[in-house]
Amino acid sequence: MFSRILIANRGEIAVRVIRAAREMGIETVAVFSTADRDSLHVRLADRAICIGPPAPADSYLNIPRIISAAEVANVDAIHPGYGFLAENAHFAEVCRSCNIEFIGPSVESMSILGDKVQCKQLAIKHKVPVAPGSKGKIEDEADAVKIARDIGYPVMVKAAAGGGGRGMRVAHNDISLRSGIKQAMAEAQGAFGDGTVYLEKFLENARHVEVQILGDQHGNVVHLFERDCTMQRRHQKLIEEAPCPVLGNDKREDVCKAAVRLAKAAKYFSAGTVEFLMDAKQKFYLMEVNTRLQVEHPVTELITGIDIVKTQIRIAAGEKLPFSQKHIKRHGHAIETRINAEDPDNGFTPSPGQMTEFEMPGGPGVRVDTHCYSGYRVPPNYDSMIAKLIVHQPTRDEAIATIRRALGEFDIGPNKTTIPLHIRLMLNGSFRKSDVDIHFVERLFGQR
Ligand code: MV4
Repeated sequence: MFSRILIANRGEIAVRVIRAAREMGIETVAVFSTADRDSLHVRLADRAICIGPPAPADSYLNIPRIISAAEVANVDAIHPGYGFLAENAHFAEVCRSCNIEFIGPSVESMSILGDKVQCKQLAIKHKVPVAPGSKGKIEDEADAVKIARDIGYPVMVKAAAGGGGRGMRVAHNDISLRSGIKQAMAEAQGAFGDGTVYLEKFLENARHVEVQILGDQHGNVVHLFERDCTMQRRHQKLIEEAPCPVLGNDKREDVCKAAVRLAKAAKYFSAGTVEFLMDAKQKFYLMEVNTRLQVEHPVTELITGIDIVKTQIRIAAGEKLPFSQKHIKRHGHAIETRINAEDPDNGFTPSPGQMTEFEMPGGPGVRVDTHCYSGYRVPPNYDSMIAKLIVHQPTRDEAIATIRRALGEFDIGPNKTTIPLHIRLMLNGSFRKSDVDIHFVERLFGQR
């Protein structure tokens, strides 16, 4: 096992990883930008190294500075958290070439799954359901028009290097398809340095359902069931839950097994997530694979009792998975709400600055993952998530009652937060019935 690891991240996820390592007897090294001097991750780690100014390019995204800190502190491994460098195959390669273990999958898995055209081709080969569309990348506009007429409009143009909704266009006819391809290619070239695009049938009124997987370096892969992340706004998830409230056990088993097949085909190890769209008939279509720990991993930890972060660290150290699929059971229902320092009544404008009040809820069934405390100053430089409230109860109705109660116990100010929005959503009849799709929140806000 590792003696010392560096956490190449900030905020609640850095705190989460430090806590896991500490319980495993592993020393922790935090890195921080000057904007994060007073963050909890800096205080909780055994050692903390300043790696630069607030701009991510000069600190949390700066590979030479992170590697230098790792060399100075003489760590065995780096945990990248989520965001920043977590899905950067080049970073994983640099770590390993410096004899520092990257706590994540292989460079090869990250590269194949990170390219959505290659990922989709691998999926088709292994009978993982995908949306109808182009066989591979689109060669030219004429090629795309032919395919679109064949599968039928509306279609979606997607960037091979994209993800999280960037570089996508919906087209309803030949004309908007031709312009959509030009726009998507230019956007993808600019954002990712790769203008490759592909085409698929646009699926309407879908839900977002994703499967958590864990693989070791000995070829074993298991799933930890699914999460429902349908409650989102502008590609930012607001509420995540497990299990998916509307999914029957047969369909559940199908989609979870499909996710394991894809992971095995990619020789995947570490924690990963296979994301699907699910239509009204509960048919699944692969969207993408996230080769990292996700924000919403706690709901899966609560229903399975498995510590995903500790397991990730053990896997990176070469250990075998300590359980097989038949040992993994799920219990009850878990819900997570992301608490952001944003004003939901004012277009979700960020609300940074010092929190003179920061009181957290507690009691049975409640978990709060946060890097904040009373007096903490929320820096304006990063994403505005300040806490995750996660609850676990025997049934979904009880989980909703608990999270509603816990949301009310929060006392945060003077910053605006998304807590009032979450309280409203917990009382919303459609949410309570889980009669929602991926556009539900935007529709509620009158933005569609
Ligand atoms: C789609 C889709 C409809 N049809 N693909 C958005 C993020 C990226 N991972 C893929 N996304 C979508 N792909 C087809 N064929 C609709 C979306 C989509 C979406 C997906 C999940 C959650 C929220 C979303 C919001 C808008 C569009």
